[in-house]
Amino acid sequence: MDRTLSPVSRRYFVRTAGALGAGLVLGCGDDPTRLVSPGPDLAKGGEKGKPGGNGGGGTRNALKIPTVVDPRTGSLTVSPASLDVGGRNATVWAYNGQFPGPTLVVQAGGENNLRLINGLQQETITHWHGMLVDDLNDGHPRHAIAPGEWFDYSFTVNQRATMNWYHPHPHTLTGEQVAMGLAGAFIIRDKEEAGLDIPVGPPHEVPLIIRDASFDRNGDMEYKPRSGGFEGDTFLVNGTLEPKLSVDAAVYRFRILNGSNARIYRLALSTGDDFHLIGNDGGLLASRVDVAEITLAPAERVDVLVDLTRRPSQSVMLRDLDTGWDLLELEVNDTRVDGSIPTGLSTLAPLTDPGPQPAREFSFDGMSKINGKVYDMADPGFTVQKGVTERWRFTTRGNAPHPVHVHGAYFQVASRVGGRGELFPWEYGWKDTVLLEDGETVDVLIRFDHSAVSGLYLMHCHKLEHEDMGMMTNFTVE
Ligand SMILES: [Cu+2]
Repeated sequence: MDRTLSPVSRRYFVRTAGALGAGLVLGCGDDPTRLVSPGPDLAKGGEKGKPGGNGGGGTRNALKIPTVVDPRTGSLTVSPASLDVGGRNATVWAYNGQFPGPTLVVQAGGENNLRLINGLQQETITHWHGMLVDDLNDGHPRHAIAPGEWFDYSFTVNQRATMNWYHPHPHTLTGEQVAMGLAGAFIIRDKEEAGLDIPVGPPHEVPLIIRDASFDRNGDMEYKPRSGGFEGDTFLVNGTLEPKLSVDAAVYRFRILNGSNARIYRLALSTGDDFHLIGNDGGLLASRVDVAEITLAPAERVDVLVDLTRRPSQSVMLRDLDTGWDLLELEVNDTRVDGSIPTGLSTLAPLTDPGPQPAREFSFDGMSKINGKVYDMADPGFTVQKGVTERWRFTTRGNAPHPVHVHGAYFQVASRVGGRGELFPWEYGWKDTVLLEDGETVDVLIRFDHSAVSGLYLMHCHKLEHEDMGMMTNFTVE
Protein backbone atom coordinates (compact mmCIF):
# COMPACT_ATOMS: atom_id res chain seq x y z
CA MET A 1 0.00 0.00 0.00
CA ASP A 2 1.37 3.38 -0.92
CA ARG A 3 1.02 5.67 2.06
CA THR A 4 2.95 8.51 0.54
CA LEU A 5 0.05 9.72 -1.55
CA SER A 6 -2.05 12.60 -0.42
CA PRO A 7 -5.32 11.62 1.20
CA VAL A 8 -7.41 12.63 -1.77
CA SER A 9 -5.46 10.51 -4.20
CA ARG A 10 -5.75 7.48 -1.97
CA ARG A 11 -8.96 6.66 -3.71
CA TYR A 12 -8.11 4.28 -6.49
CA PHE A 13 -10.04 2.57 -9.18
CA VAL A 14 -9.52 -1.09 -9.76
CA ARG A 15 -9.60 -2.29 -13.30
CA THR A 16 -11.83 -5.28 -12.98
CA ALA A 17 -12.47 -8.02 -15.39
CA GLY A 18 -15.68 -9.92 -15.50
CA ALA A 19 -17.95 -10.26 -12.56
CA LEU A 20 -17.59 -6.93 -10.91
CA GLY A 21 -17.39 -5.07 -14.15
CA ALA A 22 -20.10 -3.66 -16.27
CA GLY A 23 -23.74 -3.56 -15.70
CA LEU A 24 -24.09 -5.02 -12.29
CA VAL A 25 -24.41 -1.87 -10.28
CA LEU A 26 -27.71 -1.84 -8.53
CA GLY A 27 -29.62 1.38 -8.43
CA CYS A 28 -28.66 3.38 -5.43
CA GLY A 29 -32.23 4.45 -5.08
CA ASP A 30 -32.31 8.17 -4.59
CA ASP A 31 -36.00 7.60 -4.29
CA PRO A 32 -36.65 7.25 -0.59
CA THR A 33 -39.94 5.54 -1.26
CA ARG A 34 -38.07 2.36 -2.05
CA LEU A 35 -37.96 1.84 1.67
CA VAL A 36 -41.68 2.09 2.06
CA SER A 37 -42.58 -1.01 0.14
CA PRO A 38 -41.79 -3.88 2.42
CA GLY A 39 -43.12 -6.52 0.09
CA PRO A 40 -44.77 -9.66 1.33
CA ASP A 41 -43.80 -10.71 4.77
CA LEU A 42 -42.36 -14.01 3.72
CA ALA A 43 -40.77 -15.08 6.91
CA LYS A 44 -43.87 -15.05 9.06
CA GLY A 45 -44.94 -18.52 9.96
CA GLY A 46 -42.88 -21.59 10.01
CA GLU A 47 -41.13 -22.21 6.73
CA LYS A 48 -38.51 -24.86 6.70
CA GLY A 49 -35.28 -23.90 8.27
CA LYS A 50 -36.66 -20.79 9.81
CA PRO A 51 -34.75 -20.15 13.00
CA GLY A 52 -36.99 -20.12 15.99
CA GLY A 53 -37.08 -16.99 18.03
CA ASN A 54 -36.75 -18.74 21.26
CA GLY A 55 -36.21 -22.22 22.21
CA GLY A 56 -38.24 -24.93 20.70
CA GLY A 57 -36.05 -26.84 23.09
CA GLY A 58 -33.39 -27.42 20.43
CA THR A 59 -29.71 -27.47 21.04
CA ARG A 60 -27.91 -24.20 21.01
CA ASN A 61 -24.92 -23.31 18.88
CA ALA A 62 -21.44 -22.36 20.02
CA LEU A 63 -21.10 -18.57 20.01
CA LYS A 64 -18.80 -17.38 17.24
CA ILE A 65 -15.89 -15.26 18.40
CA PRO A 66 -14.62 -13.16 15.49
CA THR A 67 -10.90 -13.36 14.78
CA VAL A 68 -8.77 -10.49 16.04
CA VAL A 69 -7.01 -8.41 13.41
CA ASP A 70 -4.41 -5.66 13.75
CA PRO A 71 -5.53 -2.90 11.34
CA ARG A 72 -2.05 -1.45 10.80
CA THR A 73 -1.83 -3.31 7.50
CA GLY A 74 -4.09 -5.43 5.37
CA SER A 75 -7.46 -5.10 3.79
CA LEU A 76 -11.15 -5.53 4.33
CA THR A 77 -13.06 -6.94 1.40
CA VAL A 78 -16.83 -6.69 1.46
CA SER A 79 -18.62 -9.36 -0.50
CA PRO A 80 -21.36 -11.94 -0.23
CA ALA A 81 -20.34 -15.13 1.52
CA SER A 82 -21.98 -18.35 2.53
CA LEU A 83 -21.05 -19.19 6.06
CA ASP A 84 -22.11 -20.92 9.21
CA VAL A 85 -24.64 -18.96 11.23
CA GLY A 86 -25.02 -21.71 13.81
CA GLY A 87 -25.90 -25.21 12.74
CA ARG A 88 -26.44 -24.25 9.10
CA ASN A 89 -25.11 -22.06 6.35
CA ALA A 90 -26.58 -18.81 5.08
CA THR A 91 -25.56 -16.32 2.44
CA VAL A 92 -24.79 -13.00 4.07
CA TRP A 93 -22.64 -10.00 3.20
CA ALA A 94 -19.33 -10.23 4.99
CA TYR A 95 -16.06 -8.42 5.71
CA ASN A 96 -13.23 -10.75 4.66
CA GLY A 97 -15.68 -13.62 4.49
CA GLN A 98 -16.52 -13.24 8.17
CA PHE A 99 -19.76 -12.36 9.88
CA PRO A 100 -19.41 -10.35 12.02
CA GLY A 101 -16.27 -8.90 10.50
CA PRO A 102 -12.95 -9.45 12.23
CA THR A 103 -12.50 -7.66 15.55
CA LEU A 104 -10.00 -4.87 14.99
CA VAL A 105 -7.84 -4.21 18.05
CA VAL A 106 -5.43 -1.31 18.44
CA GLN A 107 -3.49 0.25 21.25
CA ALA A 108 -4.21 3.96 21.63
CA GLY A 109 -1.67 5.62 19.34
CA GLY A 110 -1.87 2.79 16.84
CA GLU A 111 -2.91 3.05 13.23
CA ASN A 112 -5.56 1.91 10.85
CA ASN A 113 -4.20 1.58 7.33
CA LEU A 114 -6.72 -0.87 5.98
CA ARG A 115 -7.70 -0.97 2.34
CA LEU A 116 -11.43 -1.35 1.81
CA ILE A 117 -12.21 -3.39 -1.30
CA ASN A 118 -15.74 -3.37 -2.67
CA GLY A 119 -16.81 -6.82 -3.79
CA LEU A 120 -20.50 -5.95 -3.66
CA GLN A 121 -22.62 -5.06 -6.65
CA GLN A 122 -23.46 -1.67 -5.21
CA GLU A 123 -21.44 1.20 -3.82
CA THR A 124 -20.15 1.13 -0.26
CA ILE A 125 -17.88 2.92 2.17
CA THR A 126 -16.96 2.00 5.73
CA HIS A 127 -17.44 4.30 8.71
CA TRP A 128 -15.48 3.74 11.92
CA HIS A 129 -18.25 4.44 14.40
CA GLY A 130 -16.86 6.26 17.44
CA MET A 131 -13.44 6.91 15.95
CA LEU A 132 -12.24 10.49 16.03
CA VAL A 133 -10.60 10.94 12.66
CA ASP A 134 -10.14 13.49 9.90
CA ASP A 135 -13.04 13.77 7.52
CA LEU A 136 -11.41 11.86 4.66
CA ASN A 137 -11.18 8.81 6.89
CA ASP A 138 -14.64 9.07 8.42
CA GLY A 139 -16.42 7.02 5.80
CA HIS A 140 -18.66 9.86 4.70
CA PRO A 141 -21.09 8.77 1.96
CA ARG A 142 -19.52 11.21 -0.50
CA HIS A 143 -16.52 8.87 -0.45
CA ALA A 144 -18.53 5.81 -1.43
CA ILE A 145 -16.73 3.56 -3.88
CA ALA A 146 -18.29 1.67 -6.78
CA PRO A 147 -18.14 -2.10 -7.21
CA GLY A 148 -14.58 -3.17 -7.80
CA GLU A 149 -13.04 0.01 -6.41
CA TRP A 150 -10.97 0.32 -3.32
CA PHE A 151 -10.37 3.00 -0.70
CA ASP A 152 -7.29 3.25 1.47
CA TYR A 153 -7.81 4.47 5.00
CA SER A 154 -4.95 5.89 6.98
CA PHE A 155 -5.38 7.34 10.43
CA THR A 156 -3.96 7.20 13.92
CA VAL A 157 -6.25 6.04 16.69
CA ASN A 158 -5.70 8.65 19.31
CA GLN A 159 -8.42 8.36 21.94
CA ARG A 160 -9.22 6.46 25.11
CA ALA A 161 -9.95 2.76 25.35
CA THR A 162 -13.40 1.66 24.28
CA MET A 163 -15.22 -0.67 21.93
CA ASN A 164 -16.25 1.06 18.75
CA TRP A 165 -17.42 -0.62 15.59
CA TYR A 166 -17.29 -0.38 11.84
CA HIS A 167 -20.06 -0.62 9.30
CA PRO A 168 -21.01 0.70 5.85
CA HIS A 169 -22.29 4.26 5.41
CA PRO A 170 -23.26 4.75 1.72
CA HIS A 171 -26.26 7.00 1.48
CA THR A 172 -29.59 5.14 1.04
CA LEU A 173 -27.83 1.76 1.29
CA THR A 174 -26.59 1.63 4.87
CA GLY A 175 -29.65 -0.19 6.18
CA GLU A 176 -29.41 -2.94 3.59
CA GLN A 177 -25.67 -3.44 3.95
CA VAL A 178 -25.71 -3.60 7.74
CA ALA A 179 -28.76 -5.85 7.81
CA MET A 180 -27.09 -8.19 5.32
CA GLY A 181 -24.22 -8.63 7.76
CA LEU A 182 -21.63 -5.89 7.41
CA ALA A 183 -20.42 -4.88 10.86
CA GLY A 184 -17.51 -5.59 13.16
CA ALA A 185 -16.07 -4.52 16.50
CA PHE A 186 -13.14 -2.11 16.79
CA ILE A 187 -11.51 -2.21 20.22
CA ILE A 188 -9.08 0.39 21.52
CA ARG A 189 -6.78 -0.46 24.45
CA ASP A 190 -4.93 1.95 26.70
CA LYS A 191 -2.89 2.12 29.89
CA GLU A 192 -5.78 3.25 32.04
CA GLU A 193 -7.78 0.16 31.16
CA ALA A 194 -4.71 -2.06 31.60
CA GLY A 195 -4.25 -0.64 35.10
CA LEU A 196 -7.64 -1.92 36.25
CA ASP A 197 -8.21 -5.39 37.56
CA ILE A 198 -10.67 -6.38 34.83
CA PRO A 199 -10.46 -8.99 32.08
CA VAL A 200 -8.69 -7.84 28.94
CA GLY A 201 -8.81 -10.23 26.02
CA PRO A 202 -9.91 -13.86 25.91
CA PRO A 203 -11.20 -15.89 27.50
CA HIS A 204 -12.93 -13.65 30.04
CA GLU A 205 -13.52 -10.60 27.88
CA VAL A 206 -16.05 -11.34 25.13
CA PRO A 207 -17.39 -8.93 22.50
CA LEU A 208 -21.09 -9.49 21.79
CA ILE A 209 -22.71 -7.97 18.71
CA ILE A 210 -26.43 -8.39 19.15
CA ARG A 211 -28.80 -7.88 16.26
CA ASP A 212 -32.04 -9.14 14.83
CA ALA A 213 -32.34 -10.73 11.40
CA SER A 214 -34.66 -12.32 8.91
CA PHE A 215 -33.95 -15.20 6.59
CA ASP A 216 -35.65 -16.05 3.31
CA ARG A 217 -37.08 -19.39 2.24
CA ASN A 218 -33.62 -20.62 1.32
CA GLY A 219 -32.32 -19.70 4.73
CA ASP A 220 -30.31 -16.76 3.41
CA MET A 221 -30.13 -13.37 5.04
CA GLU A 222 -32.96 -11.15 3.92
CA TYR A 223 -33.50 -7.41 4.21
CA LYS A 224 -37.13 -6.37 4.45
CA PRO A 225 -37.06 -2.64 5.01
CA ARG A 226 -39.95 -0.78 6.51
CA SER A 227 -39.96 2.97 6.89
CA GLY A 228 -40.61 2.53 10.59
CA GLY A 229 -37.40 0.52 10.83
CA PHE A 230 -36.42 -3.01 9.88
CA GLU A 231 -37.05 -5.55 12.59
CA GLY A 232 -36.06 -9.14 11.99
CA ASP A 233 -38.02 -12.05 13.31
CA THR A 234 -35.10 -13.72 15.04
CA PHE A 235 -31.79 -12.72 16.58
CA LEU A 236 -28.09 -13.32 16.16
CA VAL A 237 -25.24 -12.80 18.58
CA ASN A 238 -21.89 -12.59 16.78
CA GLY A 239 -23.63 -13.94 13.74
CA THR A 240 -24.77 -17.04 15.63
CA LEU A 241 -28.33 -18.29 15.86
CA GLU A 242 -29.40 -19.48 19.31
CA PRO A 243 -25.91 -19.13 20.75
CA LYS A 244 -24.37 -20.52 23.88
CA LEU A 245 -21.01 -19.93 25.45
CA SER A 246 -19.26 -22.31 27.83
CA VAL A 247 -17.82 -20.24 30.64
CA ASP A 248 -15.92 -20.61 33.89
CA ALA A 249 -17.43 -19.64 37.23
CA ALA A 250 -15.58 -16.35 36.82
CA VAL A 251 -16.07 -12.64 36.35
CA TYR A 252 -16.73 -12.05 32.67
CA ARG A 253 -16.47 -8.81 30.81
CA PHE A 254 -18.97 -8.50 27.98
CA ARG A 255 -18.52 -5.72 25.42
CA ILE A 256 -22.03 -5.43 24.06
CA LEU A 257 -22.99 -3.61 20.87
CA ASN A 258 -26.52 -3.28 19.58
CA GLY A 259 -25.79 -3.83 15.91
CA SER A 260 -29.46 -3.88 14.87
CA ASN A 261 -30.90 -1.57 12.25
CA ALA A 262 -33.80 -0.48 14.44
CA ARG A 263 -34.53 -2.81 17.34
CA ILE A 264 -33.97 -1.65 20.91
CA TYR A 265 -33.15 -4.24 23.57
CA ARG A 266 -33.89 -4.27 27.27
CA LEU A 267 -31.12 -6.51 28.51
CA ALA A 268 -31.23 -8.50 31.74
CA LEU A 269 -29.85 -11.72 33.20
CA SER A 270 -32.21 -14.63 33.79
CA THR A 271 -30.88 -14.98 37.34
CA GLY A 272 -31.91 -11.43 38.20
CA ASP A 273 -28.25 -10.70 38.95
CA ASP A 274 -27.01 -7.20 38.24
CA PHE A 275 -24.81 -6.15 35.40
CA HIS A 276 -21.80 -4.32 36.78
CA LEU A 277 -21.73 -1.50 34.26
CA ILE A 278 -18.23 -0.09 33.79
CA GLY A 279 -18.31 1.60 30.40
CA ASN A 280 -20.25 2.63 27.33
CA ASP A 281 -19.75 4.25 23.91
CA GLY A 282 -16.81 6.44 24.89
CA GLY A 283 -15.05 4.08 27.28
CA LEU A 284 -14.91 3.68 31.04
CA LEU A 285 -17.37 5.41 33.33
CA ALA A 286 -16.05 7.28 36.34
CA SER A 287 -17.25 4.50 38.57
CA ARG A 288 -19.11 1.25 38.38
CA VAL A 289 -22.91 1.22 38.46
CA ASP A 290 -24.88 -1.95 39.21
CA VAL A 291 -28.05 -2.26 37.17
CA ALA A 292 -30.51 -5.09 36.63
CA GLU A 293 -31.60 -3.85 33.19
CA ILE A 294 -29.98 -1.95 30.36
CA THR A 295 -31.83 -0.35 27.46
CA LEU A 296 -29.61 -0.46 24.40
CA ALA A 297 -30.56 1.33 21.18
CA PRO A 298 -28.94 0.71 17.80
CA ALA A 299 -25.22 1.63 17.80
CA GLU A 300 -25.01 2.01 21.58
CA ARG A 301 -22.41 -0.03 23.46
CA VAL A 302 -22.01 -1.09 27.06
CA ASP A 303 -19.08 -2.64 28.88
CA VAL A 304 -20.36 -4.86 31.69
CA LEU A 305 -18.89 -7.26 34.21
CA VAL A 306 -21.03 -10.28 35.00
CA ASP A 307 -20.16 -12.19 38.15
CA LEU A 308 -20.58 -15.90 37.49
CA THR A 309 -18.42 -16.96 40.45
CA ARG A 310 -21.58 -17.80 42.38
CA ARG A 311 -23.18 -19.68 39.49
CA PRO A 312 -21.08 -22.83 38.97
CA SER A 313 -22.82 -25.57 36.98
CA GLN A 314 -25.74 -23.30 36.16
CA SER A 315 -27.22 -21.94 32.98
CA VAL A 316 -27.55 -18.16 32.84
CA MET A 317 -29.38 -16.42 30.03
CA LEU A 318 -28.67 -12.98 28.67
CA ARG A 319 -32.23 -12.00 27.90
CA ASP A 320 -34.12 -9.29 26.06
CA LEU A 321 -37.05 -8.42 28.28
CA ASP A 322 -39.04 -6.84 25.45
CA THR A 323 -39.18 -9.89 23.17
CA GLY A 324 -38.42 -12.54 25.76
CA TRP A 325 -35.57 -13.74 23.55
CA ASP A 326 -32.83 -15.63 25.37
CA LEU A 327 -30.05 -14.00 23.41
CA LEU A 328 -27.15 -15.98 24.83
CA GLU A 329 -26.91 -18.96 27.12
CA LEU A 330 -23.96 -18.89 29.48
CA GLU A 331 -23.23 -22.48 30.36
CA VAL A 332 -21.23 -22.16 33.56
CA ASN A 333 -18.83 -24.98 34.40
CA ASP A 334 -17.51 -25.67 37.90
CA THR A 335 -14.06 -24.14 37.40
CA ARG A 336 -13.92 -21.28 39.86
CA VAL A 337 -11.71 -18.36 38.92
CA ASP A 338 -11.15 -15.43 41.25
CA GLY A 339 -12.07 -12.05 39.86
CA SER A 340 -12.68 -8.54 41.03
CA ILE A 341 -15.42 -6.01 40.44
CA PRO A 342 -13.71 -2.63 40.76
CA THR A 343 -15.65 0.45 41.83
CA GLY A 344 -13.53 3.45 40.88
CA LEU A 345 -12.65 3.33 37.21
CA SER A 346 -11.61 6.59 35.63
CA THR A 347 -11.41 10.32 36.08
CA LEU A 348 -13.80 12.02 33.71
CA ALA A 349 -13.69 15.77 33.23
CA PRO A 350 -17.17 17.17 32.84
CA LEU A 351 -17.57 19.67 30.04
CA THR A 352 -18.23 23.13 31.35
CA ASP A 353 -21.91 23.87 30.92
CA PRO A 354 -22.23 26.85 28.57
CA GLY A 355 -25.65 27.63 30.07
CA PRO A 356 -29.23 26.45 29.73
CA GLN A 357 -29.90 27.93 26.31
CA PRO A 358 -29.06 25.47 23.55
CA ALA A 359 -26.70 26.71 20.87
CA ARG A 360 -28.52 24.49 18.40
CA GLU A 361 -31.77 22.65 18.33
CA PHE A 362 -32.49 19.64 16.16
CA SER A 363 -35.98 18.34 15.61
CA PHE A 364 -36.12 14.77 14.31
CA ASP A 365 -39.22 15.04 12.16
CA GLY A 366 -41.23 12.20 10.72
CA MET A 367 -39.01 9.43 9.44
CA SER A 368 -36.74 11.29 7.06
CA LYS A 369 -36.06 14.84 8.21
CA ILE A 370 -34.04 16.89 10.65
CA ASN A 371 -35.38 20.40 11.16
CA GLY A 372 -37.73 19.84 8.25
CA LYS A 373 -35.01 18.90 5.79
CA VAL A 374 -34.16 15.65 4.05
CA TYR A 375 -30.42 14.94 3.81
CA ASP A 376 -28.63 16.71 0.99
CA MET A 377 -25.11 15.41 0.51
CA ALA A 378 -24.08 18.61 -1.27
CA ASP A 379 -25.18 20.88 1.58
CA PRO A 380 -22.31 21.48 4.02
CA GLY A 381 -24.83 22.09 6.77
CA PHE A 382 -24.13 24.11 9.88
CA THR A 383 -20.68 25.11 11.07
CA VAL A 384 -19.23 24.26 14.46
CA GLN A 385 -16.23 26.06 15.85
CA LYS A 386 -13.57 23.74 17.10
CA GLY A 387 -12.88 23.77 20.84
CA VAL A 388 -16.12 25.47 21.85
CA THR A 389 -18.47 23.62 24.19
CA GLU A 390 -22.06 23.83 23.01
CA ARG A 391 -25.38 22.62 24.30
CA TRP A 392 -27.35 20.78 21.62
CA ARG A 393 -31.01 19.99 22.03
CA PHE A 394 -32.69 17.00 20.35
CA THR A 395 -36.46 16.94 20.05
CA THR A 396 -39.01 15.00 18.03
CA ARG A 397 -42.59 15.44 16.95
CA GLY A 398 -43.17 11.71 16.69
CA ASN A 399 -42.08 8.55 14.93
CA ALA A 400 -39.42 7.97 17.55
CA PRO A 401 -37.44 6.13 18.74
CA HIS A 402 -34.57 7.99 17.12
CA PRO A 403 -31.09 6.98 18.31
CA VAL A 404 -29.20 10.20 17.56
CA HIS A 405 -25.56 9.72 16.51
CA VAL A 406 -22.92 12.42 16.02
CA HIS A 407 -19.66 11.85 14.14
CA GLY A 408 -16.43 13.58 15.10
CA ALA A 409 -16.91 14.00 18.86
CA TYR A 410 -18.26 12.35 21.96
CA PHE A 411 -20.81 14.22 24.04
CA GLN A 412 -22.08 14.21 27.60
CA VAL A 413 -25.82 13.80 28.05
CA ALA A 414 -27.01 16.71 30.19
CA SER A 415 -30.73 16.12 30.58
CA ARG A 416 -33.83 14.36 29.36
CA VAL A 417 -37.16 16.11 29.84
CA GLY A 418 -40.51 14.51 28.99
CA GLY A 419 -40.98 10.88 28.04
CA ARG A 420 -38.79 8.74 30.26
CA GLY A 421 -37.78 11.94 32.01
CA GLU A 422 -34.42 10.83 33.39
CA LEU A 423 -30.88 9.88 32.46
CA PHE A 424 -29.80 6.30 32.86
CA PRO A 425 -26.45 5.00 34.10
CA TRP A 426 -25.55 3.72 30.63
CA GLU A 427 -25.85 7.33 29.47
CA TYR A 428 -23.23 8.62 31.88
CA GLY A 429 -19.73 9.42 30.74
CA TRP A 430 -18.98 9.90 27.06
CA LYS A 431 -21.53 8.99 24.41
CA ASP A 432 -21.73 9.12 20.63
CA THR A 433 -25.33 7.91 20.36
CA VAL A 434 -28.29 8.80 22.56
CA LEU A 435 -31.82 7.47 22.41
CA LEU A 436 -34.60 9.98 21.81
CA GLU A 437 -38.08 8.62 22.45
CA ASP A 438 -41.35 10.36 21.63
CA GLY A 439 -42.10 13.24 23.93
CA GLU A 440 -38.49 13.59 24.97
CA THR A 441 -36.18 16.56 24.81
CA VAL A 442 -32.58 15.48 25.27
CA ASP A 443 -29.79 18.00 25.82
CA VAL A 444 -26.16 17.11 25.32
CA LEU A 445 -22.95 19.05 25.84
CA ILE A 446 -20.51 18.62 22.98
CA ARG A 447 -17.11 19.97 22.04
CA PHE A 448 -15.20 19.14 18.89
CA ASP A 449 -11.65 19.30 20.13
CA HIS A 450 -9.84 16.24 18.79
CA SER A 451 -6.71 17.26 16.90
CA ALA A 452 -7.62 15.18 13.84
CA VAL A 453 -11.21 16.37 13.53
CA SER A 454 -11.79 18.98 10.86
CA GLY A 455 -14.07 19.29 7.88
CA LEU A 456 -17.31 17.61 6.97
CA TYR A 457 -19.11 15.25 9.38
CA LEU A 458 -22.54 13.80 9.93
CA MET A 459 -25.26 13.75 12.52
CA HIS A 460 -28.10 11.32 11.93
CA CYS A 461 -30.69 8.98 13.27
CA HIS A 462 -29.12 5.55 13.71
CA LYS A 463 -32.37 3.81 12.97
CA LEU A 464 -30.87 2.92 9.63
CA GLU A 465 -34.07 3.15 7.61
CA HIS A 466 -34.62 6.69 8.90
CA GLU A 467 -31.02 7.51 8.06
CA ASP A 468 -31.35 6.09 4.55
CA MET A 469 -34.54 8.07 3.96
CA GLY A 470 -32.72 11.26 4.86
CA MET A 471 -32.82 11.80 8.63
CA MET A 472 -29.24 12.98 8.47
CA THR A 473 -27.37 16.26 8.15
CA ASN A 474 -23.86 17.32 7.26
CA PHE A 475 -22.02 19.79 9.42
CA THR A 476 -18.62 21.37 9.18
CA VAL A 477 -16.03 21.59 11.93
CA GLU A 478 -13.57 24.45 11.48
CU1 LIG B 1 -35.18 8.10 13.50
